[in-house]
Amino acid sequence: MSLKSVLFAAVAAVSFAGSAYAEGAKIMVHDQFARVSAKMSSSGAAFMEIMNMASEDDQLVEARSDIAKRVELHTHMETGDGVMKMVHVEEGFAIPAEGSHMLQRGGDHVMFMGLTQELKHGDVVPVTLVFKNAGEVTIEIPVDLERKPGHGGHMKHSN
Ligand SMILES: [Cu+2]
Repeated sequence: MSLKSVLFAAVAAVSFAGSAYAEGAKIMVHDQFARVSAKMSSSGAAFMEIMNMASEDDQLVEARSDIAKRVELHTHMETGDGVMKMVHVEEGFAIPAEGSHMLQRGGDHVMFMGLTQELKHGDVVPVTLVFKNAGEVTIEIPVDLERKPGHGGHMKHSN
């Protein structure tokens, strides 16, 4: 009886330490913005730099938001004929330990499909990112329809 309560206390102490540790900021998101693919478009995308402060690799496995009927993690892949195509990445994106991962135009991104509201320049939309280790991280993403592709980007434009 007394041994059992000692064991219970030990287990409780360990799990308390675990959850306290999990509450530290392990994920930081930088320079996030969202845009629609075209005027009056029913889909949009969000881009950002995700930094993992933890000493273990993490994985962005899901994104959620009320602004769209479906939110998916997408990337661009080149099909055999040199055409870039968006694909849904089921397993999500790896965020290396003490490293970062860029979601950027022409690459990995959070895709909003079936927008439930118009995304206007200057709006701020809440999006919850779900990480395998760090859990849910809710961020606010400003809508930026004027941003040009970044310097040194790999985007090629036909016009
Ligand atoms: Cu996409």
